[in-house]
Amino acid sequence: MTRIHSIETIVFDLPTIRPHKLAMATVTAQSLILVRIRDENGNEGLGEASVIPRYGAETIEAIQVVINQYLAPPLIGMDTSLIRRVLAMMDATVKGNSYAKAAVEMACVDLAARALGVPASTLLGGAVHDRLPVLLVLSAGKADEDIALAQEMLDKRLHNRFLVKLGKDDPRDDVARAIAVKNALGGDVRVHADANQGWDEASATWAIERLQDGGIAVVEQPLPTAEIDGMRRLTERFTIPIMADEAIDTVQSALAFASVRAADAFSIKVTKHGGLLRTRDVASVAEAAGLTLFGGTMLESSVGTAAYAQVFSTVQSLDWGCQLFGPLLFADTITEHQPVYRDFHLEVPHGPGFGMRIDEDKLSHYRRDSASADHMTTA
Ligand code: MUC
Ligand code: MG
Repeated sequence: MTRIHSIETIVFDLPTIRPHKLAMATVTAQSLILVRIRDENGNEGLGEASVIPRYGAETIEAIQVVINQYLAPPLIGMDTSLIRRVLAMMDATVKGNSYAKAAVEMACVDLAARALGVPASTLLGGAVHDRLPVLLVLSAGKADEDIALAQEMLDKRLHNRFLVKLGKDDPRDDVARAIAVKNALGGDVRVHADANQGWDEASATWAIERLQDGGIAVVEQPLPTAEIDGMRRLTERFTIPIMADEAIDTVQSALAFASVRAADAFSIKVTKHGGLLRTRDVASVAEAAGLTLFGGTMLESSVGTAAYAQVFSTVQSLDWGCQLFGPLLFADTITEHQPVYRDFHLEVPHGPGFGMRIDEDKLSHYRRDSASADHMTTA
């Protein structure tokens, strides 16, 4: 039994090696929060939440307040291995706040798995994958830059599948860019498109028809989150798979989408679903309904990436691979060891727990309250 003795939260900002342009924000430094849970012997479990501005409902500062003021006090003394009990306590304490709860649950799972000397996946039923195909999100917003980066990644054998971000510009420009990327990379290279809710149903119908003809593999979240009927109509109309991302967060929303087949596939993410166990629950809903799965990201550092990889490794139907490229986008790291990317795959860390340890010098450099906080901007 491992009882919680202390909980520490640290906000930090990691600079990126290039601007990452999304419909809702351009990220040049990503805001993250690290949760460090310790037992009375000083053993530590790590959790993390990463926040893209205006992507979800939470902010990094609010997550810290929720954990420090509301979740931490009742957590003291709890047994980290009773993870469902920890989740129930957090749900009884605050509604929603899935990112905050996910970061806390991650740290509990890491600590409990470390105490047993096993990878975190063991507590989730065990890994079925040792490595995960990993795609890169191309987000320069310009076809020639996206193509050049994709070619570089193919040459380095880091990524052989890519995702273009759409939904910000005129749908005609979006479609032309996606198809230019697909044509330049050729038939063997899988290209996803993610509109991040940027279209109405008429624009989506127009665009998806052309993306389908142009050989794009899958279209993610074409419509705003609430439009379950529209998503169902698009799913029924097209043979190209339609993936739900922002629209499915709780297990209940996943069930609502699966039961009327308002998507062919789900993008799953640990912070969106409120923890590793709930990510498994959402995956089970998809599997039961015959949907395929994609392991998503919120731009985690090596800590969150290792945690996400542990749960994704337990998902049999991860047909679309994962997009855990966060550590490759950042100019630096806060851990001693780094996730290994090789031959177009992310290797699932062997643990114990998530297999990550904090590099204290790096963390003190990037933490927000450090003296040298000159890297704290996210556009
Ligand atoms: C998504 O799939 O909408 C986070 C990073 C990124 O490139 O996209 C988002 C997630
Ligand atoms: Mg998405």
